[in-house]
Amino acid sequence: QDRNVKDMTDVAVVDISWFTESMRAGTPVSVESRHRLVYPTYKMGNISVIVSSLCFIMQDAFDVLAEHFEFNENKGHCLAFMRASSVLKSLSYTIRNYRDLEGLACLGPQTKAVIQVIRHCCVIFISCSQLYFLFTSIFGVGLKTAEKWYRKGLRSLDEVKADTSLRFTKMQKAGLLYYDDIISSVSWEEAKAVGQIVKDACRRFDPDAAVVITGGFRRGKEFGHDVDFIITTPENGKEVGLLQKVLSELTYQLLYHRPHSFSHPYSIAQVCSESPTNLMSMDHFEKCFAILKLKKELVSSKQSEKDINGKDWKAIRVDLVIPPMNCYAFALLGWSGSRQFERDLRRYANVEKKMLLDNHGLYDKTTFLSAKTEEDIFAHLGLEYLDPSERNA
Ligand code: DCT
Ligand code: MG
Repeated sequence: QDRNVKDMTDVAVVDISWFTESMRAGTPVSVESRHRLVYPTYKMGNISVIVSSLCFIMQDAFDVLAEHFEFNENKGHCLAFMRASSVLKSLSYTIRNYRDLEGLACLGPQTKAVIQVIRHCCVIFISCSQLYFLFTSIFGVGLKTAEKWYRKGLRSLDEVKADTSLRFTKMQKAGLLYYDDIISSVSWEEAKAVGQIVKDACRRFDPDAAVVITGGFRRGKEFGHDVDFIITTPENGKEVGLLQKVLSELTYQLLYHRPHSFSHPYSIAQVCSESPTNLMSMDHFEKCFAILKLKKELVSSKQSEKDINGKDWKAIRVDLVIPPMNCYAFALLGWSGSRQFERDLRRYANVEKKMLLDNHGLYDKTTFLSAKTEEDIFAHLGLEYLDPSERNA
């Protein structure tokens, strides 16, 4: 456990020896690895369960490892595991044994090493985010902070709230205050009601403003963790300052907001200097991460409902993104997700077409390929158009 894990082969060796020991002793164990990579749990009675859900075990392991390498900023390993997980999720048949894996695309040496570990040791991989989930589920708390709190010995929200040595950011204070609401998912009905509030606020300033719900809801999901909006104006440049105006209109509903604006304009030179594997970097549009108060009476199925505290409203996480009209189609495509779909599309543009695609545009060398609609972007890439509901990779 105290060895420095350098690569997957090393991890496999560490865990095989550790597992052999615990299997010999026959003890059910749950041990924390110093390297945050693997938190194996072995229970004698579970082997048949593990074998029957082989595919899920592997998917979970790949997701966990992808996240681990993302956390440790190893993009190559991270992408390798993400792709392997996506391949398994996209299979139209069930993996019943290890032979079914032969010849599958995207299963490289590291992925195969992991499969060997699972095969020989029945390891279940538990990520640090699962371990720290209680803390990372607080709005404004990332893995690094969660890990710090965990290492401090904190194990519950009450302990976190009571720890006077902690200095919370404004975002974390809001996250703790509205924790129960934010952790419960947002329904499509609620998203529509929030959509109406945001639309009304925008249209008071510009009756022609385009206000579109993106993210998971645009892909047809019934529930999400937030409501994502793309807002723009028909005339390029008119969107400047719109966010501030909309926020001032929403004062009554705004429980928390953190606007982001970028002082320097985004340039092609900057795009080209970014690493092509940096596929999910934050865009440079004016945006705001907010929490809005949604009155339950505005949600048709929840009218006259109150929660256990007698509260007749719910706090909802909302992201507002304001691109200029000439970037609208790219921003809409980027913010519609899913994250994996976006990664794959950008990689395809980069590797197959030698182009750069991001939330601002599509660049062929240094030429900007303009697009009014998402269909235009797919056409530039030589791809058949995919409806958002088909982008749930
Ligand atoms: N996105 C992006 N750049 C970021 C963050 C997100 O381009 N820095 C994209 C990818 C997905 C989309 O925006 C929406 O993000 P989420 O709300 O996190 O995902 P979701 O698919 O809407 O999932 P959920 O239903 O959980 O909100
Ligand atoms: Mg979302």
